[in-house]
Amino acid sequence: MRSAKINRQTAETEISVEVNLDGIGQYDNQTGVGFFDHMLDQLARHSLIDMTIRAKGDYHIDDHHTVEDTGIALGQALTQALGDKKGIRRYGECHLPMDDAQVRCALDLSGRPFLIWNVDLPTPKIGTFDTELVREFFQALSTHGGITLHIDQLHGFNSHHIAEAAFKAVARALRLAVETDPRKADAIPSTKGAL
Ligand SMILES: [Mn+2]
Repeated sequence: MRSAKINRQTAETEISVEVNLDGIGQYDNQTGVGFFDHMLDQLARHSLIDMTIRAKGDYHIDDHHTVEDTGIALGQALTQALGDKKGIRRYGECHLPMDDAQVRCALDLSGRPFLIWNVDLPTPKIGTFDTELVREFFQALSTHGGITLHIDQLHGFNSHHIAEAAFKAVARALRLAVETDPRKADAIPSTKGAL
């Protein structure tokens, strides 16, 4: 079973993340940031990665550290669960429409972090949530998950829809990338022999 558990504690946040890459998309995510929980639930549901996340942060400042550090811990959990990446498809992509919004994700579990973020969230807030934190989350996930992560918005004017489409697009792409390729299940998908 490809799974991992990460506990990460700093002066700013306390995070625990459990993932099972071979799951069914079960989730139980409680970060104290309502909209962010809604997005993490989408990430689990549509990647079919089982995900249990608990976070406590310095909310009296804002939600920044909590969201960013959850991205770090989730990235670390994915890295650990993927191990030597033997047999995975490695690449994934998705065009995800949601009402007015359409977001494309193309990703490579390359071990080489790189984020392309071509997304314009037109309002500074979604409810009480700072929209700029969506990018912060994906930056942390890319860096600590070793993911070449390209996210491009093709359409959209509603911030909630655009953000949700981004999370779902990444989820769907991640599902493809972490799944085992039955034609090459015993090999690391790189001509270098390592990822
Ligand atoms: Mn929603």
